Amino acid sequence: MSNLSLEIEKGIALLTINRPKALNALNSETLGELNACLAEIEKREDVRVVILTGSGEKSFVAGADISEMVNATPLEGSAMGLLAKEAFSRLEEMPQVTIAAVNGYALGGGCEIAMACDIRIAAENAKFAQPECGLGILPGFGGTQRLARLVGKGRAKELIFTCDMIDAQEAYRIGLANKVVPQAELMDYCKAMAGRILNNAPLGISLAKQAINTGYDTDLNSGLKLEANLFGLSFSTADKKEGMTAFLEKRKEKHFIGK
Ligand code: DAK
Repeated sequence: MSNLSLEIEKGIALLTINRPKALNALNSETLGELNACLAEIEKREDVRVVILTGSGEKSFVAGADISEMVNATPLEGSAMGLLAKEAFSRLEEMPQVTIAAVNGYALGGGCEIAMACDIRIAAENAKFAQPECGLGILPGFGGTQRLARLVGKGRAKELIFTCDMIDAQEAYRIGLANKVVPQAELMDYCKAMAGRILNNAPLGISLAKQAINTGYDTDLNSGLKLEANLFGLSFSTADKKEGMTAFLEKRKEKHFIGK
């Protein structure tokens, strides 16, 4: 992997997009590496939380690589789009919890990859935008769909049509960022949140993620039925027994095994 770095420690995978000279812009090679890396991580039971960030202190991801796109043919563009769709859908659907640690510019594809994560924590210097319409295209890595779902149709349209860049506080205000923290504290904050997630039952979390994601894209009644079924499934796990027994025994320590 020449454009990514991966460190795994105590159940947390820290995945860094590492193209600082291009402000971590996503070219096809990086998208391919990302997809392959996520495919490996999603199989690992020892990884429970993935923190995705960009290298350096200026940029999370400044979008798709414009120097690669400028001369791309429609077929090359569509190949790039499919690769990104695969990688971003993996992020969205993988059993692990994904946290975007947004440490600067999250523009275009950068905003879109952050939105494919479960949770977005923004450093105070983070900036978000969907500038595609200014480049003669439209958001194509899920922006028209995920942004509208996260912040509502009206705000998504405003951001996409104006290409306005918003700061971390505004992103927080409209629900695009879950939290804003000083840049120096960003990674510690994300790791502490990962730690709180690690205290809970892995299958409970991944089933809840599945219920939220699938239910969000369907009607309430179907979502509630899905939830009831997944809820029932959680009763088959050793972790359900452990979690409830620990409560009844007034025991703080729980030994979840992910089964
Ligand atoms: N691509 C390539 N290089 C980039 C880049 C990008 N997105 N963003 C920055 N860089 C490079 C700059 O060219 C510059 O390179 P050198 O000149 O040093 O070689 C270096 O990073 C530093 O950037 P600046 O000199 O511009 O730094 P500033 O601090 O002055 O400005 C900035 C920072 C982030 C405001 C500015 O760099 C900027 O506006 N960058 C472009 C942001 C942008 O428009 N991103 C959105 C790209 S559109 C698709 C689906 C979706 C997409 C594509 C295809 N298909 C389905 C096929 C997605 C599209 C997008 O994401």
